[in-house]
Amino acid sequence: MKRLSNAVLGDLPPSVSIPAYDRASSGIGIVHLGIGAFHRAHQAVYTDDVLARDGGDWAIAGVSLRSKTVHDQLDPQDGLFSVTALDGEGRDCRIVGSVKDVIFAPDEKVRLFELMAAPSTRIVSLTVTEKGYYRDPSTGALLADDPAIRADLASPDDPATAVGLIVRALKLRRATGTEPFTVLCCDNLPANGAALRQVVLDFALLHDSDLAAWIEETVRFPSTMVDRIVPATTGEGLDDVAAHLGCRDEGAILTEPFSQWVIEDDFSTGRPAWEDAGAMLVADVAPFEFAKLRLLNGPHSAIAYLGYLAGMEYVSDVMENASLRRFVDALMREDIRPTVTAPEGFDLDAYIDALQARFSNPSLHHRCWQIAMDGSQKLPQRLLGTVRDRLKAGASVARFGLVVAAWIRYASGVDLAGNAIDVRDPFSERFAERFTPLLSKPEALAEAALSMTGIFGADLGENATFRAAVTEGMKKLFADGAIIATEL
Ligand code: CS2
Repeated sequence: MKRLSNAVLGDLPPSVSIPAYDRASSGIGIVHLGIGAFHRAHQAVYTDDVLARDGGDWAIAGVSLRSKTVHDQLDPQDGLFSVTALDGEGRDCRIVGSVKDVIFAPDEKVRLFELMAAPSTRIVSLTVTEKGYYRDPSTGALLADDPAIRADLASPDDPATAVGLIVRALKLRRATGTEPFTVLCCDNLPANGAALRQVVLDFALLHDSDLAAWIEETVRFPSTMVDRIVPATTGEGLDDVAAHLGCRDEGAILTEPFSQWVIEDDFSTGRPAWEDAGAMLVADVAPFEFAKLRLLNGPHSAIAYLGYLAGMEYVSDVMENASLRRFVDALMREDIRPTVTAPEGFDLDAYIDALQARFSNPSLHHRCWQIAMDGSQKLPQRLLGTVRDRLKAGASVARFGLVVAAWIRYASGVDLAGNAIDVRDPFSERFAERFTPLLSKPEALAEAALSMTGIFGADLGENATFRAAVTEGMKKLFADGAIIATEL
């Protein structure tokens, strides 16, 4: 079977839409760090729509920092890939053309810096996941002692991390009197623009204080709220797409129909008219981001840990179980909703209904294991802020206690049936050391986790009500299993 590329665009079935613009003539204006599935299903699609409507030099150069996989998928395909939205009944498939260049950073540093330093590059955007910022989740400061950051500080002209790359590229622009690009964070962090700005400034200060002052004064870091559920594509998914397209697309994305992008309108050197593609450009992203992180990502992690421990593979399996579904519903409506102030014109009840319908999408095959990754980096902003607010309000934190207990048990690397778990987390070695020896002692296990101030801060681990809730959750989990334990 042929491979997707410019040459086969004319042979695709008529139901598949193809880029409706001249790709060759749109220059690169955006360098995107972290070209994983999420970027391709989200920002690349918005940009593709803008290129079709408005034209302009806003094509994307996608950069991988650690793995060559995406490069090898897209390079032979002229950067083209398909995005298929599935809703349980039908499918909507399009070919996205906005990614014109794919760079594997370790192999092509010189070319990458030429591009990042070029005046034609006006935006550097990022989806490098929470851990890619090397940021202490409880304080927001750069993890200056992390080996990856130490290595970049030792050779700042040859960096490997996103933060190091941005600082180096800004330094090159400053040296040539080129205006800085706008830095656009598209990861699930609260106030993500400010969060990225903080780690970039921390890094720059340790490297060159004049440069740090220049960045502080001139570089914009707008915040964004990004939302689309994009599971990792499986081999089966690739075969399914190939059967539909009549050609192989090794970079195919399968996702849901829903997509939302709220962007703080603060760009120093222009931007694509993303509003023409349905994005919201606003003065303040915070209320949207707050609602999304707390009501989507918080329950998502709860589903992932409880579902995994209940022996379920996909999020939709969890939503089909009456007890777990009831638990998730109560968590969202009774525990989280009271802490969220709706953005203007936003109906929180309808939002919760829509989220539950999205979680239940049977075509998505979104693995609990995928969402369970990197819990140490995710829990603080998804769940622990909500816990603090509920404690302050004197409300029960019992459900949160159970979710946190499920996360601790998951992080211990052994499920409730005694099988090993493939725990992916920057803290996984620490978890194995601290948690695994305590598997028969629910109270001690809870205690060992809660003393990790890098996750729980100095306050939560010491809070008697929260400690009791986690310990209680852990005991229930051990005694009754994940499903019965949710019947609080
Ligand atoms: C998920 C998110 O993997 C995860 O941690 O919670 O990737 C989630 O699917 C997206 O934020 C949805 O917009």
